[in-house]
Amino acid sequence: MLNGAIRRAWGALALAVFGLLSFPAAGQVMPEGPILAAADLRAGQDLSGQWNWSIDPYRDGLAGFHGGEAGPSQRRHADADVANLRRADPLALFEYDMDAAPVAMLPASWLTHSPQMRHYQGLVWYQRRFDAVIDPASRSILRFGAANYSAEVWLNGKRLGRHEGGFTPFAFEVTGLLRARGNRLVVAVDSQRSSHDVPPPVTDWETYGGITRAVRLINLPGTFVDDAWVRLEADGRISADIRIDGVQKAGLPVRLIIPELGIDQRATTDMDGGLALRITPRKPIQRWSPDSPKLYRVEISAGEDRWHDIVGFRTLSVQGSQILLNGEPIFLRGISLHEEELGADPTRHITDAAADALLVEARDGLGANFVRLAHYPHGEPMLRAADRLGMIVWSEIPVYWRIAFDDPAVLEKTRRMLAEMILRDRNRASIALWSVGNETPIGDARNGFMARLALDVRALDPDRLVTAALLTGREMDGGRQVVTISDPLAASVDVLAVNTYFGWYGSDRLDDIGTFGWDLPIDKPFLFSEFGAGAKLGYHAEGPPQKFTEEYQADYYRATLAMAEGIPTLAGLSPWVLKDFRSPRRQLPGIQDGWNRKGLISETGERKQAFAVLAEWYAKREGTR
Ligand code: GCB
Repeated sequence: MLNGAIRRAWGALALAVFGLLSFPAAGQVMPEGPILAAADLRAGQDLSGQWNWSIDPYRDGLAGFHGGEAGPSQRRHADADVANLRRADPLALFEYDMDAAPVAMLPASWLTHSPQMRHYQGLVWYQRRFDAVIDPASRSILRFGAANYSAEVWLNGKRLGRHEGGFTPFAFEVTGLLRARGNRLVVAVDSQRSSHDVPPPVTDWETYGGITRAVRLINLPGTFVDDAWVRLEADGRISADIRIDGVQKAGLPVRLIIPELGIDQRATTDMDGGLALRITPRKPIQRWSPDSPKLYRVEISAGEDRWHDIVGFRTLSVQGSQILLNGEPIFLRGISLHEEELGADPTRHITDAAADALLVEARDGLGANFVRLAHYPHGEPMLRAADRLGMIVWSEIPVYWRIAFDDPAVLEKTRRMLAEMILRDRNRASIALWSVGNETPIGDARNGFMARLALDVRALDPDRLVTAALLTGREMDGGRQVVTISDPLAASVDVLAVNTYFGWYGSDRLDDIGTFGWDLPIDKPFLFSEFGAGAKLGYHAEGPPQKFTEEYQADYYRATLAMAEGIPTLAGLSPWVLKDFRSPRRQLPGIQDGWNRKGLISETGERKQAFAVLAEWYAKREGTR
């Protein structure tokens, strides 16, 4: 007992000292381009559809073989009509022609383009030609939902910039760069990653390189609402922090309307285009919760701009070991999921319907009220579906396993990624927890790195709860196995969470794990952010259940849930995982064949035996804290 307490105290102290020394409170790292809150609800020109694509494994289009700029024969991003140039000059040499390259439908991972692309890691060039309506009075923003992993972008031969991070949006202002006909948008997407990237190369899921989320051209007035964060405060008032961008941003009259609440508030921006409103609603607010996921339309007019979002209002807090939603304790009956749609050949193309199918199975099939969206920010359709369906969300950045924690450039890009996630989604009532990482190895550099991320979350969104999947330790105490949280990061989070696989990895027997004790701090809520066992649908064994049979997985769930019942501070769980998902590191023939089989349903949605075990347990927990 004491051991655990002393370790925790030391951890907290070390973290505080180290965190301050190595990462002094620098300014917040922000997205490089516009924020464009609720961009998915903005009208715009959808550039989905046919794009030309071409592999470039040696990156010849980016640099010459002695370094320096790529030569004209390789420069895929040039605004050049290669066929015409070749016709005009028989001596012209080109070793690419994006206009003639094969065509794929985007957004989609490149594994949809051809069977040879399944495990391609490297650079792929994409090109889209399009016409645009040119309005000299408006500003044009090119916004990418996500490109995995890095993307460098050119429009009509002009380089717009580069973005790193496969799961967060980025945008470039392209005002003045468009032409009415035949714009040439070229994107170099590179899926190659090192330990200086986030996530690192070794993960337990498939990479899905490519332009995986929508690309849109959004036309806005010269001055527009770039960011608006609207939420319910503990005192019952609605807060709105608004940021205007554009030449008229200072002293601009702004109006915020929530029709259903009778709110119609006017105010004027400050010199920087900022505005903070605190509003007492005239009508009672119907609070968002899993039982009643009420959403309101929020409108802002600023100059000529009309912005809106669909927002739920609820409060969130922690009291001792309880998580409170709207002031009431709530037990999180959860399940983890990857961003991978149901079906035999998923491509991580999550439409509204695909998101609904997964979340409805979790909610109505399992009786869940909570999803851990692992291990990276999922696309907007998933978050909007969670808001609509009343599913509480854990959202996280892909700080996974082992990255170069001692590299300040890695910290910088991770902080940017975190900001991109939070600024995209902080109007989603469903999100309760921001996770800063998963199972990262303890060490001085890592401890300071993770503590910095936790501080960033608090600066960007102080009302939500910070968490991370922490590491555990195990010791014998009076002949009994006792599990502790050995991770100093525990001091930085609001909600403790651990992944546990006793009875799956290692040699523990299922009969024993119900007897394990947990020595946990009593003043913080505790979650099982994962536990799980593999099972191949339809694989049954004679005799004692063997790993990978449905029976073993079901027994494993029974044993782990029995262990969970002995933990008084347990505030919820999100077992691993709803659906079998693709993972190249899982190659047991006949059983895994490239899939992580810990799903409670198969890739095509058939339920395994353990599904009912968890559903029954959740049915018993319904209505409990
Ligand atoms: C974990 C990881 C998760 C893996 C899972 C497994 O702890 O967080 O990404 O997929 O275990 O199946 O081993």
